[in-house]
Amino acid sequence: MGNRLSNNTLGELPADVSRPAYDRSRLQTGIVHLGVGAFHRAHQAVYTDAVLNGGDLRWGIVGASLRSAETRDALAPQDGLYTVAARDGAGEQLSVVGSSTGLVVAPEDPEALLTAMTRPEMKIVSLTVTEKGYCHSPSSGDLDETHPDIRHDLASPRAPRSAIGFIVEAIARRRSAGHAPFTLLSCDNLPANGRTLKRAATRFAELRDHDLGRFVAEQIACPSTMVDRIVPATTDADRAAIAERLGLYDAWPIMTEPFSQWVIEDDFPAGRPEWEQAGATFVRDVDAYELMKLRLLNGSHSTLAYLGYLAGHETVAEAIAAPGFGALIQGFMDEEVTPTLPDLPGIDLATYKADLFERFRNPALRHRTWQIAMDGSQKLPQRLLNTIRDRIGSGAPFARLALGVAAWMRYTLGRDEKGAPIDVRDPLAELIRSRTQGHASAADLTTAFLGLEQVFGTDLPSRPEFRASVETGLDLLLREGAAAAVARFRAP
Ligand code: CS2
Repeated sequence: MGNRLSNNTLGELPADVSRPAYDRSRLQTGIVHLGVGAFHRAHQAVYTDAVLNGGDLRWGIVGASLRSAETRDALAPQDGLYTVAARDGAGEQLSVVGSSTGLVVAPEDPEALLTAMTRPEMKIVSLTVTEKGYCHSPSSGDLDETHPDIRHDLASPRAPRSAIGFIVEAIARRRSAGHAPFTLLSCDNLPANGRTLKRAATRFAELRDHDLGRFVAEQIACPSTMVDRIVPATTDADRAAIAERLGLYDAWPIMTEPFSQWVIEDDFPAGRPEWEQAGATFVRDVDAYELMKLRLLNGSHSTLAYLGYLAGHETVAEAIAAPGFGALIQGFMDEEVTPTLPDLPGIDLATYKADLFERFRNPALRHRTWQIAMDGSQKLPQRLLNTIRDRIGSGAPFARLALGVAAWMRYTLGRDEKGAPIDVRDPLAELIRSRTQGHASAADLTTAFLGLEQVFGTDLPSRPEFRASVETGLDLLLREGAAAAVARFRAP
């Protein structure tokens, strides 16, 4: 296997692999990040690495996993170092990232994470815990007070399990120790992610103690962010290819695209890294950027994922190249999504959309439709349903958006078009199975799905035009299959 990537072997890297130019032994820690998955390591950790390279060494990151020990087990023997491979048709750029100053596995030792979050020098707690990690109802944004982790954390607030439980306990401890509060930075693909996080944390704190609830509401800054970089899961083939290129073994390299974007509301009372040095944009209000990204990129992604998977396409690049899919997504973006977006000075939407097509076609990324299909119940509201609400509000058609919703339904039924089982990963998978069992017609299935209030709310199911267009899409998918359904849509 050769030597392993670590502080001691950094000097053995090939000259064309970039690496930390700073002295890692002098790094301080200013950030605790919850959810050190691949996305964080390709995004916030890379921007922070650039700030450290610029000479401000206060911003090392302690990363916490809230579930498994996998990341810590892979990276601890490498002193937290790992490779980021930015790939497209033109080639591959490798960088070794050094911004990690420690890794904690919360379930093994909740106290270690709380101790890190309570240190006075900690200025920011950032999060990529995925949509379901907020323990909220995706349709309303309210904290789900019946969620097993939330109930656990209310009963045992000093040894929490959920991100919200850790955050609120750390805020309480800092407050009683007299340390200034940290800024909470959500980096997940949720609408108004900072405000959503603040609502959930405030409600949880209130349930613990009224005064603590008020403190969170009044004292904790939660800027919203728009984050963007496509990061497919790493495969063993990727590991082997990276080891070959580095001449060193890296147990968990990250595969991504050259593109990266981060737009952040500038509200950091405790201070922050100058991420703008690394290309981040600071703005007063991120909402319009977030809508653009969630509706155009993520909305297209989910639509491509469900329809593509059903039509037998393993990756996004294969799906977008298949007959009819490009035209469907072009019409989806131009005719149905773009009219719902507010103007963004300085952003040319035509260029943005053309770039999205290029990114989806990236031949060097094997981004699996199955990966994007995960957790659809948590993703649908911000990616498709809110757009549909806007379309209904202006009396405009939304057949392509509705086909995306119907494809999610068809997918979560759990059998592909050849009858083989689909490995459906979704927190509502069981509930969906029990509600849809015994139903076969598009009409009955649509009724069963629309009863999921945490996904559809109470407004959409009562709109006849919504029910009708979803049912039409589902009927087409059940009778003719995804490829034929897609072929019905012509280029605009
Ligand atoms: C994807 C996103 O898996 C998914 O749901 O749509 O992870 C997407 O790749 C990122 O949001 C891109 O920034």
